[in-house]
Amino acid sequence: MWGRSQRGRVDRRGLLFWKFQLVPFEFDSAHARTHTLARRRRRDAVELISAPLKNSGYAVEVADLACKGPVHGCPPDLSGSERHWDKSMKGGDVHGQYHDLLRLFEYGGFPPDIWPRESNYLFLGDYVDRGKQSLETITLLFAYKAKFPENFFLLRGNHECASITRIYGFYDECKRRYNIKLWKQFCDVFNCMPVCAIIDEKIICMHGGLSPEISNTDQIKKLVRPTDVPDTGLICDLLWADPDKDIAGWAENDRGVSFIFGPDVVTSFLQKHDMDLVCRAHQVVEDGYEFFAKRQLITLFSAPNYCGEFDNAGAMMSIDETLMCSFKVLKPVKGKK
Ligand SMILES: [Mn+2]
Repeated sequence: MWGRSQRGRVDRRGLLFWKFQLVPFEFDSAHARTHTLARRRRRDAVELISAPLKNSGYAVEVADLACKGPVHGCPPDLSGSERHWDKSMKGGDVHGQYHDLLRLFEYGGFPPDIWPRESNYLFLGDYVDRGKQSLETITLLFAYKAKFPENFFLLRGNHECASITRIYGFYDECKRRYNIKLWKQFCDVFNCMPVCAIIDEKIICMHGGLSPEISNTDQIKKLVRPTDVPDTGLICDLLWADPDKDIAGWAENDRGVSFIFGPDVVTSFLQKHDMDLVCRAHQVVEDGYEFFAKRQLITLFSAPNYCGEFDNAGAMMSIDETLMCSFKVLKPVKGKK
């Protein structure tokens, strides 16, 4: 049933194992039951957000509940409780591709059917802009956050901010379908979202990348929210930075914001903090996931056929209690435009 399976030890201290699984594009008959359940959950998901979307006030209530809560020390912050992070499934950029998000849940399991049951979801940001249905996407994710606060986590991406959504589609979508007030309310929630997560003290996750300003992880825990995304500094880098295999150290980023960093930066960061892996999103990668710096960093991107302009696959990574990592890959539809 799996297209391909591959296993191997890769970590420098042998702590992480990788297993590759390519998930078939269509369910076979052996999956009939799963399929039925998935269809029911898909319907549940659509219902879950249909009411909020009919009433924009309610959408924001859900969003508020999901992300505000206690701004400091809530679970989506840095690790805190290892129990919460025992097992998790992680997704990269979604960018308003609502139907692809539903497909991702079909493969990975709709909350709370994700297997094993105590598993968590962690998303790495960029839920809105570019795609056609940012509102459905962000509302469903916030609704799941509200429904399963201990098992569903959403990090902030560089698109979860007022100035970027103003330009790249989410503002227009809110204005066209509801009103500008709704967009403003979403932006207030974005300003409360966490920017970083640590799994079992070994895997650090963020949307963009590392920052030359990180000297210890306490610094990240102490970041004050709500906050806009500043033009420079720690939060900005966590949301905007990119790895680059051709450089050493830090250099200017072509995006005009933040930095690019070389493999050496990743190695010394992991050594210094006694961690194994940096997990981030932020860039389209052909297979949905891509390693960097001898598998010390991984880029995950979950929107297949990104913007209808790329033939990329979308991927999710799952981590079991032994920190074994495996991938679920949503294959692109070739030639889809
Ligand atoms: Mn991004």
